[in-house]
Amino acid sequence: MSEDKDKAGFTRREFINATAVAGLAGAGLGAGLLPGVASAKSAKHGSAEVGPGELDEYYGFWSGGHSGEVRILGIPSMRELMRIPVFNVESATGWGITNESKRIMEGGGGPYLNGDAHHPHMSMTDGRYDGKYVFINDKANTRVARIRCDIMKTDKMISIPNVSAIHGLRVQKVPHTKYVFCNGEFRIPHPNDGRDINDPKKYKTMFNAIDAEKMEMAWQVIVDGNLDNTDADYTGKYACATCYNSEGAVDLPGMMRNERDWAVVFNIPRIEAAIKAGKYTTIGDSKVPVLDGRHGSDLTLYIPVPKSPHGLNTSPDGKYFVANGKLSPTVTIIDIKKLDDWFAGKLKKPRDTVVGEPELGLGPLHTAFDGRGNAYTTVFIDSQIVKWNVADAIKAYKGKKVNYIRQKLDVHYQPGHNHTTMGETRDADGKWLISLCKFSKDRFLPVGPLHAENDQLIDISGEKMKLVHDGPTFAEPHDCMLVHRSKMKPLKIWKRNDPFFADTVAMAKKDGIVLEKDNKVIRDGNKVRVYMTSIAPNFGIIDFKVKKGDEVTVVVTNMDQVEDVTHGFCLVNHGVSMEIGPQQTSSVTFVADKPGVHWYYCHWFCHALHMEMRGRMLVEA
Ligand code: K7E
Ligand code: CUA
Repeated sequence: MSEDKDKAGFTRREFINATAVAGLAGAGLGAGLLPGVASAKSAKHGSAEVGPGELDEYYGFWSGGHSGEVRILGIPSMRELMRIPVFNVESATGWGITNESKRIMEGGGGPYLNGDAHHPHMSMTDGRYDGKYVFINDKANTRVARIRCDIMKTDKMISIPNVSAIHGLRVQKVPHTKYVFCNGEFRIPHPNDGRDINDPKKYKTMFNAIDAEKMEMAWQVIVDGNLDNTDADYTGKYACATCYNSEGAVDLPGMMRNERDWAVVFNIPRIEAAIKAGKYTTIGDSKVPVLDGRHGSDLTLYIPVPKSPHGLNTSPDGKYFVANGKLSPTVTIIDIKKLDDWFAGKLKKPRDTVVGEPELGLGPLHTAFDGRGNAYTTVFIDSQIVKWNVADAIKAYKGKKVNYIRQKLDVHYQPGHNHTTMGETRDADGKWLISLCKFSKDRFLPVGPLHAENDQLIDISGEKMKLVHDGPTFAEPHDCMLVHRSKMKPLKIWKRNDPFFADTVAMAKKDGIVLEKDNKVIRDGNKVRVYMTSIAPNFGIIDFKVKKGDEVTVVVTNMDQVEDVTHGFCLVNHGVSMEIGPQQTSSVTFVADKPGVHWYYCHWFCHALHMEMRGRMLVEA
């Protein structure tokens, strides 16, 4: 049987041979041996089939829930292409183990060993994905992280002060992503230093804006209730968040009492003007400007909507915010133009901004759009996606007899988020819809009491929604985002001046080391720094000596220039593992506390002699 050729026309065997030759021939020769990837055909429209060697049309960015990571899937094939460790510690790449990743996690107050990532959203310019960053929240440890899309690595993380549990997260769409908006969900005392612990009436939470480029806090706004999800508009003026527990209770029966909670609108220009005018306070040690946006403030508008709303979604034509009812069978359509009227004092009641409230089914959680005037709402309890027409729902609210429901499709089972291709941008193209189902029950081979979830691919290009694929996923993607591949320009090989490892380069410089060629051990008291290169199948240093108790930093620079030739550095019995991609520098620090011979080896398959790519650390007693 002949082996499948890859896109470059190489068989797997020829590929390994090519890298072997590159390695044996020494540095620098590798690059020319593998031709660049020829542009492959993409999937036929309307078909989920993407043949071997063909490329998907969309990048899907999936949150990883309480696994703490982000995953990249190809759409429509639903093939998992990559995992990006974010809030989790990850064995293969050494995320949370290497110095480079630890520095990033320390920015978020960590490293913690867990995270709970819900909402991945890409930076935008003029309401369109710009391919630069993906932002994601951590509900578990009140953090927000940023992924750089050129290297697909987390590059910044911050801990959000004065709040507890970051849930909803979206970016400012227009004119560009100056702010990342994120919701503090749980209510806590301010400051949370032991005061008021028995007085829930004094608990509060806040709506937060992060400076997207600097990844620093910009401002916070105190609200009534608990913030859930959020989205921004297409003028740059407003963000809106769902807000439950208007009762201010700390137990379930208390939170259920009121028939209505709110969608809260934040007036961004007014907030910015208030900060400029110095009309803010700070809390405790934090220097972040805090504004009061509770009832009575002119910075916010509280629109009563039925009971415990959950998802909040902006229609891609920029006209509406849609708040999803969760405990009510309805979604509430808010006319964004009418928000201007409200803030200009032209409307009497906050509800005057509501132009529709279609009844869809039991448990509406999230809504997506196709760019053709239709919306798709997940109804959790009914286990369905409801396709409905926005204009018709608005007519019905005015009293006209129209049926705004276009179709109800069973999904399997209990969907949370759903997402359309490009659907949270002006470029919504209405081709595919993903339903992220919380339960899979009987859809897959049983694998023990813990079940996979089920991410379903639905063709929405025609009149009728058509379920075309079941995709099992591990705990627990809440949300995803589907980006056309034309928006993305990921690097294939690292740049030597990448800021990701700039601190390590600076350390080497102080030691007089040229990372690209030096293989040297530097002793500095009981600190030892081991600088080595790696070129398949060799480490630049195959043995080094340290003394028991030394703090050892190993710095490896991968001088291979062949695409896909990543090396690893794994030191046996020391919990040390790291990835070193082509032209990347990675470093790890540990204490050599065990006298004896300790092998280190390359654990990313790189070469025919990959097994032999190793060396010894000799620890003297
Ligand atoms: Cu609905 Cu965290 Cu977006 Cu889960 S949230 S489903
Ligand atoms: Cu280098 Cu495997």
